[in-house]
Amino acid sequence: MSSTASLQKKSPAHSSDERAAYYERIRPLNLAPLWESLHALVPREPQTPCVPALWRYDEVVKPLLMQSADLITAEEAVRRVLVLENPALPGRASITQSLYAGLQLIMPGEVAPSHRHVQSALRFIVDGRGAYTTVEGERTTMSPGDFIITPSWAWHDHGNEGIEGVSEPVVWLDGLDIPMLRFFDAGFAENDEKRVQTVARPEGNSFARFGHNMVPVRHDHGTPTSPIFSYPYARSREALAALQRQEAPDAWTGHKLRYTNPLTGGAPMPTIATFLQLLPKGFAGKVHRGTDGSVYSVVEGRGTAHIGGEAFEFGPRDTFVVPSWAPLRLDASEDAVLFSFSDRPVQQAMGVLREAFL
Ligand code: 1HN
Repeated sequence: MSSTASLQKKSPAHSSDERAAYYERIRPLNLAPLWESLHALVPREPQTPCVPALWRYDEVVKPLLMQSADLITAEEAVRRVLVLENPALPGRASITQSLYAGLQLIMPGEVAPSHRHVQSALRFIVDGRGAYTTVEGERTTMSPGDFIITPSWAWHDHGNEGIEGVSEPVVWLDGLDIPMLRFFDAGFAENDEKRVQTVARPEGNSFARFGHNMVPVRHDHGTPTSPIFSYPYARSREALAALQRQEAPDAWTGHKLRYTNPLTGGAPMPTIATFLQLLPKGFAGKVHRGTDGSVYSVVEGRGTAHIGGEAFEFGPRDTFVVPSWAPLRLDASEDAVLFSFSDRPVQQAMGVLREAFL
């Protein structure tokens, strides 16, 4: 008999019944066998539970949002929002494992009261004019396509007083790092004593100070979040239009720019990166993927997002989600402009962001 065989003979008995009985004995002691879960814990490549999905605005979400306005006021709701839940993560207020997204409605005359929280928020204006948000005493009028931030722990309230004779419902996409903060158990929040903040600075003040490739001297910002509260669509769109005239689109992403914190060159918020891209009519992009799952909001135009094996036709105001590491290919049948956001700055800080351009 070989020495190997004799060693095997001496090895412990290991019928699956015996293993199962052993697991039963250790479970009440809060112990678990790593060898049963090792491969799932450290997958060869990302194994997200998230699935791709698209929410149609004009036909589906808008009518439902309008119905919600008959059920509850913005004031009673605090924030009247339909949460965009990843179909594979029901009940978790998550569009990806790390990010929250929702569509918020504010009717003419309504107020969403002032509060603050550790969670960082972005607003991307989808539909309607005449609403404002006030962030730390600076009021900003919201127009479709504007990208607005609410930094961590900044007071914020919203209202809809109308503008230039326009009085209409206003809807925006909220993106927050809620699941991330829940993961860290690091969330705090408080309500303001005032329903609506006192306006302390003129509109456009932060943009005048930081929005023109210049920043005030003797400014000590002291937070990792951008000092610009609003990145107006008109300016970002103008940049994309110039690029479209001047150069060929990138084969994977078209003309794609990222929004920056002018003080650091990094993302506007420490947890969320944001982008705006133009896909020229007829664009047929190459396949790419990244470990940062992304949420897209369509501003203009039509096309198709091929995500994994599925095709999602998109049009203005639709929202779709691309899970981590899912192959993505974008086609445009008209000039299309897409806003998007992801948890990229967190993955970059951890040194784990991975991308592939195929
Ligand atoms: C929040 O404060 C807003 O201020 C929107 O508009 C969505 C979702 C969860 C928690 C706080 C807002 C939110 C939120």
